[in-house]
Amino acid sequence: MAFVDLRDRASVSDMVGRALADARITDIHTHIYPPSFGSILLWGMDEILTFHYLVAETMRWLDMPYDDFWKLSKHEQADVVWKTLFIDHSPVSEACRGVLTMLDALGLDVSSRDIESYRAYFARKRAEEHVDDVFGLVNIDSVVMTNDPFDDLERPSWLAGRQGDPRFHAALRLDAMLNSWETAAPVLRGWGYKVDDAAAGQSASEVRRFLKEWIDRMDAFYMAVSLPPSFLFPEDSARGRLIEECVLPIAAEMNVPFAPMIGVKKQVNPGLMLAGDSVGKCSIDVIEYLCRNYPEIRFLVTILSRENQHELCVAARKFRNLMVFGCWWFLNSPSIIEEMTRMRLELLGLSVIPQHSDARVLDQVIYKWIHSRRIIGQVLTDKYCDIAETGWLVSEDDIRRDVDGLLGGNFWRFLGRSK
Ligand code: HDL
Ligand code: ZN
Repeated sequence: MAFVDLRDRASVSDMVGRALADARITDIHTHIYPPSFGSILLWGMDEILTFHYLVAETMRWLDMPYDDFWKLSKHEQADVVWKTLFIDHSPVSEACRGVLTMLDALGLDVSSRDIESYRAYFARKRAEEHVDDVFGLVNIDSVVMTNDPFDDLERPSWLAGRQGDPRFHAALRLDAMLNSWETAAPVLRGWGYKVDDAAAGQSASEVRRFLKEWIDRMDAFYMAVSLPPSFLFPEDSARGRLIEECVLPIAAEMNVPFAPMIGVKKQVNPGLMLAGDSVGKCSIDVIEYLCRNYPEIRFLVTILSRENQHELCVAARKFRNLMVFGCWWFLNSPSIIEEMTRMRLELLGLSVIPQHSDARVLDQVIYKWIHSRRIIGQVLTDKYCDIAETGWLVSEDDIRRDVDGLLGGNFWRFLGRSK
């Protein structure tokens, strides 16, 4: 077994970098879909530039009424974003830098600033081929989607029995049901589930039937829901009853983790549409309550507020059925990814899932993983060098084992599944 001279930081860094580059990534939370799902798979230059992060940043420079922007075609919106964020100002934000990283990794000449040549590149490609190219560029083994039975564009693909690509795994997303029961209840009744507006009576058993049917139909890896900063549990509300009487029992019965994603302050600025959501600090008490009172259920948890991260790590030290994952959304920026990754490795060792891409546009997995792998590599290198000072030896096999766990193995083990 070849041990690494940990006193030579450069060689450690090289070895960690190679291990990260070689590791097959399981991207555990995305919003991308196989081409067989049709138009809900977003890819290409105009989708890249109209990503809601970039729209929010663009509108800061413009006096244009939001509605005037939304009336433009996607092509015209992309032109506005490109001119505003890339030509009229240097593209230094993480979302802008991500566009440049994607284009560069795809072999395009970023220095040309020739958006039409970028569009022409994508126009020449088929979706199936582009998925292979993008996944190959950053060594993606598989991704977990965000799958919503209440999405009228997505549901037909599932009812038609179309999954299509074994690299795309499902996560049953429950926002529509848990956060808008008043809207979801009549839809469920229309599908033949005998539920009532108060989520009372036989609603619970019917919702459990709904969950089981969709977990089976999708072979869902976990159930997820995004929740407001004010989320409390237990709670005397439709959401509280549905989680307690339906989601948690089914998670236990079907051995499927539950993924509360907490801290989303929805639509603080509705004019920005999808870009209008914000963030708020939540109470970690609710996570501790869930983990303590449901020890047989595994909880995959990501929390949106930077201020919650330390207490989430401490909570994970208390509960082995709590797996912390990702630097979600507003946390997905280099300075915060580094801070969170250092904190997690110092408090939890390697028993974490450091990142997911959250990609809404296929091409984004490129930049989200290139940028994050670099930061994870820097932190890991420091940690190996720190222990080297005691005389501890680390082999290349050790490093590859550790890295494979962080980029996928820990997730599969937590699921109790094999790839
Ligand atoms: O709720 C979520 O899964 C979030 O990731 C939202 O989709 C959000 O709009 C987003 O794209 N964040 O990156
Ligand atoms: Zn997401």
